[in-house]
This record gives sequence, structure tokens and C-alpha cells, in this order.
Amino acid sequence: MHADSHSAPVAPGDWHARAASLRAALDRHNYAYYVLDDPSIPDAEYDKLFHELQALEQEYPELATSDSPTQRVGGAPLPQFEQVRHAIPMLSLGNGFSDEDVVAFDKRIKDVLSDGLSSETEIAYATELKFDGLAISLRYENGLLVGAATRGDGATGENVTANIRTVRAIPLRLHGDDPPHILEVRGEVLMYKNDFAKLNQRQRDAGQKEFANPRNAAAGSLRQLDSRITAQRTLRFFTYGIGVLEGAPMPASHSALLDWYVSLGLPVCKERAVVYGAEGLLAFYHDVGAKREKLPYEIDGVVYKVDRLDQQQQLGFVSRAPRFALAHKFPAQEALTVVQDIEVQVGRTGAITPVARLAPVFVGGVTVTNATLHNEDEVRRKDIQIGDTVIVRRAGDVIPEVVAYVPESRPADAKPFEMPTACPVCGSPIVRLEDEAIARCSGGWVKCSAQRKGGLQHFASRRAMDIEGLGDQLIEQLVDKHVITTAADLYRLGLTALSELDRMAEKSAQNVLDALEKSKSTTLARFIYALGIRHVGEATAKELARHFGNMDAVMAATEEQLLEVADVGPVVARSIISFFADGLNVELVNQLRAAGVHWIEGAGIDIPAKTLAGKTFVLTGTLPTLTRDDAAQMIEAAGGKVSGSVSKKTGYVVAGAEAGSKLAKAEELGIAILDEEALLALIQNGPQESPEQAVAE
Ligand code: 9MJ
Repeated sequence: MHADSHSAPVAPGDWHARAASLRAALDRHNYAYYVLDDPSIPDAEYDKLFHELQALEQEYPELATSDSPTQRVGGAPLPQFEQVRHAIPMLSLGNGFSDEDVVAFDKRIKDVLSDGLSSETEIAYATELKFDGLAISLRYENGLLVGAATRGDGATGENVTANIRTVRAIPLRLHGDDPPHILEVRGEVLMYKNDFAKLNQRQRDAGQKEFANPRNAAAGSLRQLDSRITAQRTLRFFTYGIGVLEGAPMPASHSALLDWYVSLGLPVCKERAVVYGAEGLLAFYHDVGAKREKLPYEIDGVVYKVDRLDQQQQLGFVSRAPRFALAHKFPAQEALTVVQDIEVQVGRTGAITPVARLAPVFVGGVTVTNATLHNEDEVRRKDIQIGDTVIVRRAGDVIPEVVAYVPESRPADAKPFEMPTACPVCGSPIVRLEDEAIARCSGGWVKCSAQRKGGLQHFASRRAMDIEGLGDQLIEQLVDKHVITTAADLYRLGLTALSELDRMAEKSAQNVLDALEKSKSTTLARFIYALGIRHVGEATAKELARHFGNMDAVMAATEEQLLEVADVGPVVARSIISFFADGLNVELVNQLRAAGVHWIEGAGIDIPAKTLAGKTFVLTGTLPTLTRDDAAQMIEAAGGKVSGSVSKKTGYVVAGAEAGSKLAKAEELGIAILDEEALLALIQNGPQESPEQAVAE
């Protein structure tokens, strides 16, 4: 924090200096937060400084300069937006969708520039992200923001200056002592995904219409006639272009232009590079594609621009798009299609999920025919009906979902969804508890084969019993053909029964049997998780295993005892109690144990309670007698944690035969290395303090 940002006592008459220092401090914090993405003070501190400046300016109005952070709050509504003519038109971009398009783009450019180049020279390109927002032009005169306009049709846009002033990522004054006489900065206004989610939550709470996506939310916020509303929405900005420039030399390249913008305090996205040739362009495309979902904002592709501005000029324009640039689009994540029907699916806990059956549509790189509608309330809230045209979204590996319907396209015979009263699979009544969003089939796994299948699929899944080769479809067949009912039946399967199934050769049947055999040796935490107790996820299962150390104690635990476990609240505790109150579930556990499913129980090997509390272990290589799971289970039972990678925070690395890079890293960082014997001793006795530590504490 900066010394001048505190409310120091100020001598009367020094108000000017105090206001200037508050303005500078607030600008700096804004810049750190919105441009550098590196907050310098807590929000509450910022607010304190802001209110101090506001109070000062109210008392002495002559202190309120036009670039003061207080002038971002937004004023009285405009009757309409004024039209603004762009001195230099705002361009659009040509699009490419495939590797071939990119290769052709690079070739076109090489052909035009061929005069001055040898045929081997690769073109230098500036690469950046293609933001999915609104293009804006900002006008700075002598460093001061004086105007902002939307792109409009490229020649004429709308004057949105009052709204743009509320965007804290946009400097009201450029940094540096020698700003250009005139600078028109072009870039994109957008909304971050988390700010979009918060905005929609607020809209929901206020009973107002939600926005379909961050782009619409950004557009809706920027095109508000009342800038006080814009001020309440967190908008961001990234620069990527230039219009008029007077009173400063034009940089020689696009990358140099962006570097200059950085020095002027303008927000420039860090995800950019200079690359060479089509190969460099495609590598950038794939790099960005891989991190797309993790970015805090939405992008719909990447943009390539010939880096050298003299070459850009030589290339010129085709219609209104520059020949020197290409937008390489990702497959669209949203598409329009028609809801042909709404059916319900029954999950492993009986949860009833309405699912939209869609006319097939290509979105997010695959053909989608179903999309989740989550639950009954969600269908009502979004008012999705059968026959509607809807926006379907598939982002990354996320399950496709219906975002919204298109009101103009609703047919007269559109049919609202009705929640069935009986389970479509087993006919048991569907019930919905008053305070729950989810309706459930009341049949349980005994009556409802959908729940049985779901439960078994969960039991076999990788993070539960990890039965390799026992996939969802195989389980469906086994249940449908009444070969199995419970998880215990899985361990009674024989080669003949399995080989008789569709698409099951004897070899794969044997593989499944081997996997079943292997799965019998497990950990208590995995076993608890595999049971599929409602509200008991992986983390809770681990805590239960760590706390109780053995299965019988978990099954016998009272609500009070369960509440002592980290992670367990009343809802989880009651769910566990009611699970084991059902004799069938207790019998299932006993049958599984009788079938040979086993684990190392904390109590059985007498591990002292918390000898390893606070210590993190990394396991690597093959230990002489313990499997890695056994070792992990013992460490966790003794209160330690097991991690997958070595860092400075790692307490010990347990190394067996053929340990690899983790061992090397541990040696490099000077982390204690244990063999199996040393690990067992440590678990029994706890860490022995070294003499220095003893003194230090
Ligand atoms: C977007 N939308 O992110 C341009 N754009 O350049 C980037 N748009 C552009 N550049 C010239 N990164 C015209 C439009």
C-alpha cells in the first residue's frame, strides 16, 4: 500500500494536495486491479479512499477534475445516443475456420509481399485473442479521455462516452508526461464470466430478465441510456487497434503499438505473441484452444495480424476487412435448434432431471441431440416449452444446456413441460420435498432399475472402486437382463454369464473379472464413496475414513459423532444415518466384505491418531510390500495428506523402486526422502524433532 493512500491529518488549505494524492492513489489501485489483474488493496480500503475524495469534492466542488475517479459514477439518463462519424472507419475481420484457411491466408500475404521477400522468409504475425464483446473507439486528446463510440456500421457509431467513463479498466487520463495530441484507441468492451454470473444472480434475485451470455450482458450494459446502471455492471476492456494518431510517431509494428499502449496505462491482453508463418499461427490457435475454458472471459477465436505496419499498408483492404488480418474462429459454442420433446431422466439418487430432446445441431465441435434442463424450476424460470426454438450451449466438455428460448419463434401450439407424477422407469411416485429443488423417484434402487444402474455405475467408476472395463453400457445390460441387482452381485459374476452378453468376447469378459478381482483391494475412503450415500462425495468419504478409521464405526456413528467430522454438517449426517438405517444397505456392506472386498482399517493396524497432522507426502516408485493406495491410506489415517506433485510445501517423499522425476525434484529441493520402513516408523512414532527445531520452538 502507498503512504499517500492513508487518511493522514491534513492542514487546512492543503485540500488540493490531498485530493490530488487521493486521485492518484485511486487511479493506481484501479490500474492494478483492472489492467494488471493484480489488486493492491482490499475493496473496503478502496471504498474508504473513494468516499474521502467524494466528500472533499462535495465540499470544494472546484477540486473535482474531469479525470477524477469519482466522475465515473454515471449521470442523468440521455434521451438517446448521438451518432458519431469515425474519422477512420472501424474495420471488421475476415474469418477462417480451418487449418486450410490459415495456410491460404499466409500464402495470399506472401504472394502480395513477394517483391521484397525471398521465398523462404516467413511472415511475422502478431497474434491475439478474439474477444467476444463490443468493439469501441476511445478518443484521447492530450492524454484526456474525451469521447467513446461504438463500432456501429463501421462508418458511424453511437456516442457512449458517459457509459465508457464508468468502466474502471479504461484510464480517464493516459499515463506518461508526453501524451499524443490525438489518439484513437480501438478495442473490445466485455464482461468477465464471473461478473456475468454475479449480474445474472442479481437479476434473478430482483425478478428481472437474465442475460443469455456475457456478450449480451456487456452490450446491454453499454447501451444503457442511464449510465448509473452501467456503473453498477463490471465491464472490462482490451485494446487491439488504432484509429487517428497525431502528435506522436506511429510505431513500426502492431506488437510495438500494443507495447506502447501498455506504457500509456491502457489494458492490453497478455495472451499475445509474435509468431512466424502458418505453422506459428496454428500453434498459437491450438495453445489458446487448450486454455480457452480457463480464461476469465469468453473468446470466439484468435486473430492474426501481419506485424509490420508498412506491410499492412502494402496489403490494403478487401471490401471493409483488412487483407492483413484474419479471425480464426473456434467452433461455435452456441447454436439454435428446436426442442422436439422434454423427457425426464432418473439419476442414481432418484433425482429427476428434465432433458430437452433436440433437433440435431452441431455445436462446440459435436452434434448435440439432448441438453439438460437441470430441474423443474429451471424449466419454468427459463420458460422453455416443447416446440420452442432455443439457444443450446456446449462449452468444452461441459454437458450441453439450453440457455434460453427465442420468443419470436414460439409456435402457437408450443406445449409447456409437465413434471410426471410417476417415475417413467419404475412407476413409483415422484416426490419433491418442499425445500428441495429436485424431484425424486421414491422407488429406491430396489424398485427402480434406473437408480440401480446409476448406483452401480457410480460404484464401478474410476474414483470409486475403479473397476476397469465395467462401463456404463455393460452395467445397463447386466441390470436389464437381471443378471445383477446389487453391487455384491458383481463379485459373483462368472465367465459364462459375462461372455453371454452382447459385444463381449471371452477375452474382454476375463479382463472384467480380473478388474473385479483387483478392485477388491481398496481403501476405506473409496469404499465409503462407492456406496453412493447422498451428499457423501469423495472429500467427505476421505474425512469419514480418516476420522473413524473403520467401517463398523462409520455405520454405528450417531448424528452427534458424525458432526465431529470435518466437512460433515446436519444434512450430510442425517443422510448417512438414514442410509445405514436401511437394513438392505447394511447387508450390502456385509455381502461386499464377505465377497472379499477389503481395505486396511485404521484401527486394525493401530495407527496412533494424528501423528502426521499437517504433513504432506508424495509417493513415487514401487514400495516393497505396500501398494501405493495402502501407503496413502495409512498416511491419511494418521492425519497426513498425500499429494501428487513435489513442491516446497512437501514434507516427505516416499520413494520405492524405479522412482523417477519426483525423487530427483525432492533431492533438488532438499526434502526428506523415506523408504517404506522409514515411513512405517514415522507413522508409528511421529516426526522426531531435530535439535534445532526443538530449540526454535
Ligand atoms: C477482437 N474482436 O478481439 C480485432 N479483435 O482488428 C481483435 N478485433 C480487429 N482485433 C481490426 N483482437 C479490426 C478488428
